[in-house]
Amino acid sequence: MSIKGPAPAPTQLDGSGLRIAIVHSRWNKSVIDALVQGTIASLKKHGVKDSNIAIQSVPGSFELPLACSKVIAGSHVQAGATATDLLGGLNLGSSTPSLMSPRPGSRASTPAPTILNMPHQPFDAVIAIGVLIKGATMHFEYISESVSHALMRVQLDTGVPVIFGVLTALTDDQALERAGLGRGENKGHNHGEDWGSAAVEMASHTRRWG
Ligand code: DLZ
Repeated sequence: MSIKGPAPAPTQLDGSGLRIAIVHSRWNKSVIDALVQGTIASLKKHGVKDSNIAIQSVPGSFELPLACSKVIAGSHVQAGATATDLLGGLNLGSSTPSLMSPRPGSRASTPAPTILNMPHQPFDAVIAIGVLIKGATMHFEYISESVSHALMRVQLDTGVPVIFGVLTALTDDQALERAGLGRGENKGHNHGEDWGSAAVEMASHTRRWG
């Protein structure tokens, strides 16, 4: 048995009055889709209303910090669909994950669902979801480091919790297992479930802390 993973929150989480935004990249999309789905399921399990979940996609993980910052500031706003409507635009039904080429027209190419359903309403937390997989060059190191620092900066500068949902995997299999899509007997654990509960917990704390 592994000792890893988060312990449950000390108190019952109640997300019924919270507004949460999910900002996700589209690189390595089969993994992203599973993570977004796991996150939404977790938010709903903790009582967040479907109409209070907004989703914004961006091309890659490098774009996440600015998008989170703008989503928090509210400058992105346009009328849109609910999380449930948007799930139709995500490829969530495939049981055979394939991590294809990142070139336009392949893994980064699926059209982005547009949001957003809560014009001018503040968010209690933002969940940034990306999947970085190490390749042959130094891209992975530069993007991982800058994105993690920048996401931390966004939450400290704004006071709005930004949940770090960026996988930094050394292999395709590592990424798949952390989205519950493992190719072996062990499918792994969908980390989106933890990100949803972390968002509800931190949003609740932040409301209390003021
Ligand atoms: C360029 C690039 C590479 C090589 N790898 C990834 C990746 O594994 N995961 C990811 O989310 N994004 C990747 N990107 C795209 C960058 O994040 C970014 O979208 C582009 O460099 C444009 O700014």
